[in-house]
Parts: sequence; structure tokens; C-alpha cells
Amino acid sequence: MDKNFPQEKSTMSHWGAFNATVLDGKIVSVAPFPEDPFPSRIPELLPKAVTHPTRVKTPSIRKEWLKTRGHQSQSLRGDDSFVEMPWDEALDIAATAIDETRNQIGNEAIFGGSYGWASAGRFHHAGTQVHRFLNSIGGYVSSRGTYSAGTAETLIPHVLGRPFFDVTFNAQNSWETISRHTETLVMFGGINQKNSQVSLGGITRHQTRDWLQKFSDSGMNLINISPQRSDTTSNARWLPIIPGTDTAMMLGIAHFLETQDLVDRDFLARCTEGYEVFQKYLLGDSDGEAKDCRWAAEICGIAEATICDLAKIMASTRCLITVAWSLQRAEFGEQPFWMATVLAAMLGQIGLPGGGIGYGYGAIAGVGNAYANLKSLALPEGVNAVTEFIPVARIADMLLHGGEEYEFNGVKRTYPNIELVYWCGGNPFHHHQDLNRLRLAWQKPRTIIVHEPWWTSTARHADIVFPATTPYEREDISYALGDSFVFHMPQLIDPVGNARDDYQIFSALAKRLDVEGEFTEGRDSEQWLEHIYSNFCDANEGLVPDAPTLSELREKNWVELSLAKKERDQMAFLDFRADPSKNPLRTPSGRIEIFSSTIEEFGYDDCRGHPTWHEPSEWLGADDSAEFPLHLVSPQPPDKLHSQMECVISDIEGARPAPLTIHPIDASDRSLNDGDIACAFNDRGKTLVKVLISDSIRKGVVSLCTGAWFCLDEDGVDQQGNPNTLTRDKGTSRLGQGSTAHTALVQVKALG
Ligand SMILES: Nc1nc2c(c(=O)[nH]1)N[C@H]1C(S)=C(S)[C@@H](COP(=O)(O)OP(=O)(O)OC[C@H]3O[C@@H](n4cnc5c(=O)[nH]c(N)nc54)[C@H](O)[C@@H]3O)O[C@H]1N2
Ligand SMILES: Nc1nc2c(c(=O)[nH]1)N[C@H]1C(S)=C(S)[C@@H](COP(=O)(O)OP(=O)(O)OC[C@H]3O[C@@H](n4cnc5c(=O)[nH]c(N)nc54)[C@H](O)[C@@H]3O)O[C@H]1N2
Ligand SMILES: [Mo]
Repeated sequence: MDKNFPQEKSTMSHWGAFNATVLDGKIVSVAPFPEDPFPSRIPELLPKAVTHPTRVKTPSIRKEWLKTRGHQSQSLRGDDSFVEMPWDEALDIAATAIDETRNQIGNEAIFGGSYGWASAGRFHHAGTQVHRFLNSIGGYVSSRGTYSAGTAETLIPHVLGRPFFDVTFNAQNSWETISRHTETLVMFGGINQKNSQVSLGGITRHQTRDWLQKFSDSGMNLINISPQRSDTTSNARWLPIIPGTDTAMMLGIAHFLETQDLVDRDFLARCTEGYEVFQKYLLGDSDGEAKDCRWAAEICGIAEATICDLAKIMASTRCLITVAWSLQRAEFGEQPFWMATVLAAMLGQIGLPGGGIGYGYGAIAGVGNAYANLKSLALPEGVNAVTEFIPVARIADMLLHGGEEYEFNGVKRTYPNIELVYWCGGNPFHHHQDLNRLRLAWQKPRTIIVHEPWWTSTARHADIVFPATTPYEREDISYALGDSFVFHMPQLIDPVGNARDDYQIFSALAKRLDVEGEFTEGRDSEQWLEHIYSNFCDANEGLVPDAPTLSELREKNWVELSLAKKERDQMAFLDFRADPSKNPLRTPSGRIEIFSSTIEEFGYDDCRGHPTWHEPSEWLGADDSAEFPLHLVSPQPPDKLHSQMECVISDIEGARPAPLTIHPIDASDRSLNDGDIACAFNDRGKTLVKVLISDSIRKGVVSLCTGAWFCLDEDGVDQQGNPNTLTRDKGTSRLGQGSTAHTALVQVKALG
């Protein structure tokens, strides 16, 4: 490659495809991918991010850890300085620490759950790399599910008999089908355009904005039930609900349907199980409290008449109910997802085109696209000899309570005792709830190893930090669910500093631990690319007859697989609806479980056998909300993906601390002006924020996006505005044990 001549190449990222211009060994500019109707601007951060001063330049080991190799630690992780080391020395030290742990204590003491989005490239996918490496050395304690939708991943198989993401991608109405058939679109938590900028593994054509525009142009009745108007297109009617109360509002609608005889009883009889048990609860026969619209209105803050009217419209039109994933990232997050499904069943529209229920449209860009679900393009992880796992969001509980019992989805489990944590491709000090608690929990293990391109908060809380390349410093390929393109991701620039690919780092460690053959199978990166790409083509034979060879793909840069882009109508549960006994669901009853005897038999008071309203421990209706009177929601950031490339944003003058959206009345009650730096706090922590006054948020609610790099001053105040300084670290319930990030009360005060 002539370094003095600008080269333009296309590549893929989680936030979409883009073209990068490289000159003199540097990415000098990025431009939208021409096929993309609504490209994300996130890639514009890239040129500065890849060479940012916060890149980890060389392997670094924490000073105190080095003295005793973690056998005694005098200073808190996160407060210490690091010693830079040559690669060989640092790899020797890490290999010895791993070897000691597995030989002296056992592989059950190694936590490699290592959650995080990492890169869009499928070979250099950091999470897969670390899992494969740890499998090759005898296994590790893994994590199950996602922060995104862990609760739904546990619940939905009980209710619909299918894995949650299978329903999301293969059994929901496609955009096209909604556009043709839906008359009323009731969006709990909105359908968020800012979130549909990204998709796990990438997205080529961003379509959500145009679909929403089309829906609105066609006169579809769009209803946004959310604490923030901005959670969907401004053309929607906004019902500003109190956070955490959607289940109550849905019950109110259900009660109206039931008492006005607007329920499809034939559908309930043919296609569902246990309505009569739920009905007793709904009508108050089982607990003395009818869940009518007035009852619902008092809880959820939407007027009684509005709820009744909405119920009428839903029953008299083709209606699709959608729930944002955020609803289940809250205490009792199982309930709104289950209740929304029950409501759709009562309307009798599940299995009708454009009707029923849909989960997470707008959460990521791929949802709603009706592309064929190809078998994945991935590096095989191998087999984990350790069967122990935790629900992903229970990491701090595990570290703090090793050896103690907890419950998850009907099983009593014991938290393992962890001595070594290996993290690669995620940022728990951005993503986990109650970061001050995580900081304490994080002191427990003997050794923490992290691979990172940047000095993130997690890197700063590690003992051994290996500098990893970014996707632009190595060759890779991408294919994502909900997309029909395969991309070659060329190496654009040389590795920055002494960074190495995760694969190189693990290969070097594997050699030192005598498992090089198991880990590499004798292949270098290029041979692995050949191998996984040809496996992908073989596994999808028939669907990808036009797939080029890898060398052709290198030449072409990207290709759209014509057959992968199948018929664009996709409807949900058609066969099941037509003949439920011939096409049963894989639930115990073969039908939609409005009442689940399986869940009932677990005996959980926080998740019963049918959808139930539970009063959250923190919400605006709580008796003790006086001290912390504002409900904090912490959505995903509009300007980037999680904490990735935060270094560039935080360099922009005035961008940090992060903006906290607050209602004008709440701001004036606190003498806060737009642009003021204020402190948001509760019993769990304190963070600086920048006041952003807006009437597009419900009074009493404040919103602070995720993504700032958690950074405490000497008084323990986060300087950047990471909402997880304030969020609550408890599971949704004993069933799902998911993240409850959206359940948090706070106070905000002016500084000084
Ligand atoms: N309060 C609150 N908290 C939340 C949420 C919320 O709604 N509210 N949402 C949650 C959700 S849904 C999610 S998915 C999580 C997201 O949390 P994460 O996925 O942990 O967030 P990212 O910032 O994407 O972290 C990826 C990290 O990988 C690094 N990386 C990128 N490429 C590579 C690579 O090739 N190799 C290596 N070694 N590292 C690489 C990046 O620099 C970055 O630090 O946050 C969760 N946290
Ligand atoms: N730009 C960008 N896009 C992203 C990401 C990113 O980091 N940046 N991350 C991606 C990831 S990993 C995920 S999992 C998805 C997440 O997708 P979602 O879960 O849909 O997104 P959030 O942004 O967490 O929340 C959406 C909205 O839900 C509302 N909300 C909160 N609590 C409640 C409630 O109790 N009731 C109702 N009705 N509404 C409520 C809030 O107002 C919030 O703005 O986003 C993805 N998209
Ligand atoms: Mo997520």
C-alpha cells in the first residue's frame, strides 16, 4: 500500500458501515457508507479515538500487585499506579498467575464471564477469544444472558416456549408487515431512533427512522408510553408514564377489556393457558383489589379516561403492542414483558399480521428486518469443562458472597469463590450497577487481568493490563443478525503503540501454559479467517450461493447476500394461531402461558405464576421517596455506543460531566439553570452532572445516559456523570436476576 496516497476502504462497526480514508498510516476522515439511508455519526469519533492519548501503549502492571503478586494488596484497585513492562515479561507474569490459580485452587476460581460488546469483527471478537482461551486451559466460570435483555431471556421461554432472541428476530412482525397491517402501534418505552443506530456486529442500512416516518405518514396511530417524549418519533402521541409502572397501566387496560367484554375468548380458549387464574387476580377476586383503570391511573400517572380510551382503540383496531428492553431492566422487570404478552393475547391478535406483541423494536437496528437468520460467522469457543455460571448482572454479588446461596430460574445455586478475573472486550466499570459496590467487590480476587485499547475505568481497576488493538489495526470479517451484508474489514493502520491483537496475546499465553495447540489449532489469524469464513459459507449453503471466496471478498470489500434478504413480510405465530394443537409452542401446555404452573411452583413471591403488579422498592409512589424524590432513568447515549470512544467526547469542551435531563419545574424548585454543574446523589453515590432543562421529560423523572468513564475524586464524587454511580445492584427477581438499572431514586442539588 502506498502510504502517501489516500486510500478509501469500507469497513463495519457496531454503529454501521462507513468508509475510512487512510493517509500516511493514519485514519484521516470517515464518510457515510453510500448504501446507508440514515448513517450514524458515531464513526466520526474514530480518527481521534484510535490515536487518543488515553490508548494503553504498553503492557502495564499495578505497582502494589507486583510486590506480592496479589497475595497481599495494600491499596485499593483503581487508586494505584502502574509499571510499564516489555511484552514477554508481562506475559510471563500473567501466565504464572493463571497457572497458580488453576493448579492451586482450580479453574472454578477463574471468572471469565467477561461481558461486553467489544468489536463488530467476528474473528477478533474479544469475548469469544477470551472464552476460547479459558476453555483451552481447563475452563472458567461463565456468565449467562445479557444486560440488555437477561430478564426476558429467562422469562419468555416459559411464556412462549422459544428463546427470547429467536422470538425477536424470527417471530415478530417485520417493519414491512407492520407498515401494511398495523393500525395502532402502542409503544411502551418507545421505539428509539437513537438506539437503532447500533446493532451487535453491525448494520448496513439504518431503516428505523424511515419506517417510523412511513407509519406516521400513513396515518397509523402511534402512541408513546414513556417518561421521555424523545423515546420515539415526535409524531407519536406521548403518554408520560411514571417509570416502573407499565404493568399497572397494562392491567388497567386488561381490566377494561375484560369488563367491557372486549376480550377475544375464542383465542384465549384455543391458544392460551390459565387465563381463569389471572382473571381472578385482574378482577380482584383473589386479592380484593380490582385492577381497573382508576386503580391503574393512581399508580402510573396516566389519566383514567385516557387508559380506558386507549383500551377501546386497541380492541377496535389492528394493534401491535411493543415493549422496549429498558422495561425489563428494572425491578420486577419480568412483569411488564409478561403482561404485555397477556394483553396482546386478550386482544386475540397474536398471529394476525401487524398485530400482537413485539419486543425491542428500535433497541438495536436489526430488530424488524426480515432477513434470513444465517448460521453465525464466529470463532468456535470450544468446550468449557467448568459448568458453574452466574446470571451476568450478578457479578458483584458473586465476588462479595462467594460460597453463598442464591436462586435463579427455579434453581438454588451457590456463588463460586473467585480468585482470578479475566476481562476482555467489556467495561464493567461503566456497565454494572452501583459502581461503588462493584469497587468493593472488585478488591476480593487475587488477580484481575484486562485487555483494553484504552485506559478505561475497568483498565484502571485491573492488576495486569494488556494493550489491545482496535478493529482498524487488524483484518477481520463481519456478518450480523438482521443484516444481509458480509464485510471484509481491512487492516487500516498499524497497531498503535505496542498494542497486540487479543488473538496474539492469548496465543502467547497459551504457549506459556502448554496449550498452544488447543488454542490455535496451528492456525494464524489469516488462516482462521479462511477457516471461519468457509465454515460460514458451508453452514449456510443454499442461502449464500452468491457468497464470494475470501480473496474475492477482500477485493470487493463487501457483498450483499441476495438470498439472505428474504421476502420482507414476516409475521408472528401464524401457524400456531391457525392450529395450536398441530403446531404447539414448546411450553408445558403447548400454548401461551398466561399462568405458568412451572413458575408458580418455584414459589417466588417476587415473580408469581401470572403477571402481577409489585410495588418497586424505589419509585415515585413510594412512601419514603421524600429524601430522593426524582426517578433516574439511565438510557443508552445518543452520541456513541456505551463507553466506547468516550475519550473523544470528554475532550469536547463542556461535554462532561454528562448532561442530566430534568423537567423545568424540578429545575426551578432547585434553582438550577440550564448548563449548571450540579450533583446527583443518593445513598449509593454521588456524581457531577450538567443540567439540561427540557419539557420532554415527565416531571419527577431525570435522565442521565450511560457511557461516561467513572472517575472518583478524593471525596468519592464521580466527576464524569456515570449513572451507575447511583443505580441499584439487585436482581429483577429470583426468576430473572437481571439488571435493575432503571429502578433508582435520586436527589439533585446545585453545587456550592
Ligand atoms: N445504568 C445503566 N447501565 C447499563 C445499561 C443501562 O441501560 N443503564 N445498559 C446495559 C447494557 S444493555 C449493556 S449491553 C452494557 C454495555 O456495556 P459494555 O458492553 O461493557 O460497554 P462498552 O463500552 O461497549 O465496552 C466494550 C469495551 O470493549 C473495548 N474494546 C473494543 N474493541 C475491543 C477489542 O477488540 N479488544 C478488546 N480487548 N477490547 C475492545 C472498548 O474499548 C470498551 O471499553 O451496559 C449496561 N449498563
Ligand atoms: N446510540 C446508542 N444506541 C444503542 C446503544 C448505545 O450505547 N448507544 N446500546 C445498545 C444496547 S446494548 C441496547 S441493550 C439497547 C437498549 O435499548 P433500550 O432498552 O430500548 O434503551 P434505553 O435507552 O435503555 O431505554 C429507552 C427508554 O426507556 C425509557 N424507560 C426507562 N424506564 C422506563 C419505564 O419504566 N417505562 C417506560 N415506559 N419507559 C421507560 C427511558 O425513557 C429510555 O429513554 O440500545 C442499543 N442501542
Ligand atoms: Mo445491551
